[in-house]
Amino acid sequence: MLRLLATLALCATICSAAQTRNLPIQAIAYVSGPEVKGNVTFTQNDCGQNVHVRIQLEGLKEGKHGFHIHEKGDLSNGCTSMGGHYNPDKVDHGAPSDNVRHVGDLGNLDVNSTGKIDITYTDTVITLTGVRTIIGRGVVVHEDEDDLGLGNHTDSKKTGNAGGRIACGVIGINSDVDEWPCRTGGAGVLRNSLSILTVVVALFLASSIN
Ligand SMILES: [Cu+2]
Ligand SMILES: [Zn+2]
Repeated sequence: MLRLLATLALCATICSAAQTRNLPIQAIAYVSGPEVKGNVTFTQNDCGQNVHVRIQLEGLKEGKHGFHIHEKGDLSNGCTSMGGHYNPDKVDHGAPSDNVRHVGDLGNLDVNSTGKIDITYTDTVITLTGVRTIIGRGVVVHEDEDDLGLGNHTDSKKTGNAGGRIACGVIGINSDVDEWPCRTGGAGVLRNSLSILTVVVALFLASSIN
């Protein structure tokens, strides 16, 4: 009897773990403007983990360009209607590495003379899941360099004084999942509760067999 229970419980745990194995959570924004076009893709291997951002753009002028997540995915009036930097904490603008920054502050794209960029980096603040998901919000590329909150301009602590919006796009789901993972809490929480539930059911079944 004990052996049967143990076997069932083990199977249940493995089966449930297999069902909820990690799928990378992905999102994509097709970013375009009069001259700029390309994709920005976001990948998060699990809830609560850092997001890897790949930026593939062409048609940019050489130099640095402010690059942010803006609060809205509204293109009804072009990039203008995407609102300000996504800033749920209502704090000052900063650099990606600063403790105090807008969630949407992703710094600058440093573009060489080819006008093309293809870089991947990791951000520790943005997330694709939970109540602060960036999905549905906007990606904006600016004409000028983001001063990362360190300039003398009055807009420095608000926007980095990065100038006009030369390209933008809406962040959308790019994962082959029927239900978005970990909308609340972490994937670990969901996975653990599923495992426990399955074990309880297996124990119940096993006891009713005898
Ligand atoms: Cu911006
Ligand atoms: Zn900002």
